[in-house]
Amino acid sequence: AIGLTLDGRAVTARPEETILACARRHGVIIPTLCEMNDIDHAPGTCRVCVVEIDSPGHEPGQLVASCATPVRAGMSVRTRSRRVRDAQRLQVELLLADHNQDCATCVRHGNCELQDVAQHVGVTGNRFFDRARTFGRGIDDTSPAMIRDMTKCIRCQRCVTVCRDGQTVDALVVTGTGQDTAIGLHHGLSQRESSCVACGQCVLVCPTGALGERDETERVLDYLFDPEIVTVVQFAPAVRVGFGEEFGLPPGTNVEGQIIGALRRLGADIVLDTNFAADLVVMEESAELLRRLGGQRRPTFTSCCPAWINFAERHYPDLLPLLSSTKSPQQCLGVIAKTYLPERMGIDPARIRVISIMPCTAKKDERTRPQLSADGVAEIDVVLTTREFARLLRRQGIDLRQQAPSSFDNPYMSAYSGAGAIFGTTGGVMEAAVRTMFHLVNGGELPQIELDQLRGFDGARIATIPVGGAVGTVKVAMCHGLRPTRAICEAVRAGTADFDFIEIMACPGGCVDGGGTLRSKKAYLPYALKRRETLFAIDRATPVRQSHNNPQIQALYRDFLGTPYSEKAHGLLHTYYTD
Ligand code: HC1
Ligand code: SF4
Repeated sequence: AIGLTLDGRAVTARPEETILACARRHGVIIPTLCEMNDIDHAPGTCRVCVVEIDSPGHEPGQLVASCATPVRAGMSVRTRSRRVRDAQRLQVELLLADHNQDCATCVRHGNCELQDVAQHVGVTGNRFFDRARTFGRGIDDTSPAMIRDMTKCIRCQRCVTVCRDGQTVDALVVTGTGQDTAIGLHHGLSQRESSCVACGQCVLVCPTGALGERDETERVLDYLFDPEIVTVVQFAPAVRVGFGEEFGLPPGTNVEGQIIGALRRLGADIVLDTNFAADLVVMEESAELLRRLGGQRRPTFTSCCPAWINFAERHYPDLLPLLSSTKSPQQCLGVIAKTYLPERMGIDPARIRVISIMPCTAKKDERTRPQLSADGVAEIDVVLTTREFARLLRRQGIDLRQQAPSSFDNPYMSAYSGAGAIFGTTGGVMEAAVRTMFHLVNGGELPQIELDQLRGFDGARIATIPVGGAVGTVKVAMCHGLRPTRAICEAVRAGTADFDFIEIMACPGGCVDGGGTLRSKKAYLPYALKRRETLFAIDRATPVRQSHNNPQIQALYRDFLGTPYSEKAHGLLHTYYTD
């Protein structure tokens, strides 16, 4: 260990540790802005973390960025001196000097790291800010999923790192110089034209409102308050376990009942569960997979994650024939809610608007795909991220902690199995599909329902599942995050991957930590495991564990679709992809 002095106190540091890391371990808080430990990002660009040091090789009392300066034996570090405080304050004032300060209208209002740091260092005025001055930085609102407002960018480059190193998409690049420095898309493209897949990971790490989802809460209110419109609202498997913390509940709390109650209070006419549609997807996808086994098209990739679909279309178009043609649960619910549901309930389908609440930015993008509309009528009318849903509840004065729980009551499209519930975590789609595949091959049920061999958390996992019957074993792989996904795509392309079925989730962790989930300041994906545990607990507590045993799914096939992969099912529930 290395000995040094920190604010007059003798402490020890680990070799190669930075001053910032050492201070944190000893409970000394140094303000930071660009740095994010969870993604190994410390570019030293914001220089808010300056401290004063006396150390061999440095001027006495030199100011250094603590995130980028390693400790040395005998070093003396001052984090609170007047000079340090003045320097930190000046840095933040300079950051604010060209920062669009329309904070009241910002997507990050009340949850902004720049505001926190300004408070922390004691900025009380706006010495350098000139509202009239404009810079060569603008707003890109070309993506249906997200808005990039570079007038709020502090050039921390966290987004560049997560997109390039975390996701391997590498869509983002530093552009301009001096005051015009910003983050843009490679080759000067717009967000929509670029190689971006709308996964939203950059939004999760952005410290300010420079990156945010396209806010569509206003349109939802329009629908809710229009007496001619019948609003159908669905929420995703992962939303119920990733929402309570916004209202002060412990991370991972299951707030399904409170969400249903809150939606009714908002005026939603029909509340449905995306879990139901996840069960429907299992039926179609398992039938599709069993048809493909032994054929030329191998492996089959899952198709429920829209950022993965974008990734395949933009980065691996040669693999598109391998993707399952089954639409995602979000879209399957939409199409069934505009055909079967109105038929059963005696509603004019033209009056229905389907609203989705998703932990995902790419679901907003998915909704706009032309092949997911029929005769100009989109299957899904609007998608809110979990963050927007929180905003919507606050706008209507609803506090989830005070909200009495309610339960689903729709007799056609709200029941779900444990298999549908676990879709929201990596490996869940695979586990759900295997439960039903086993049944399709053998007639009976898989003796051991929970498949531990599918439940790890490594970025890429493989397993061999004995399905029995004519099929024998099925070789499967599961990837979450686009770095391991790229690796497996390369192996499939090279012909070195020996798999039948591959589950892909573009976000690390799967939907429980999707790009549309609540933002955690200074942390990347801190709650994935807690949320995942709750999904597994929901599965255990749900009486029906297999999609094919969901009575509402059975009724849907009996009364409307016929059999899985029937002509009718194919027409409504399957799609295609384009490069
Ligand atoms: Fe997901 Fe899915 S699991 S993609 O992660 O297949 O978003 O939760 O809704 O559609 O069901 C997200 C979650 C979600 C779909 C389902
Ligand atoms: Fe990169 Fe995903 Fe952000 Fe697009 S949404 S820029 S792919 S991190």
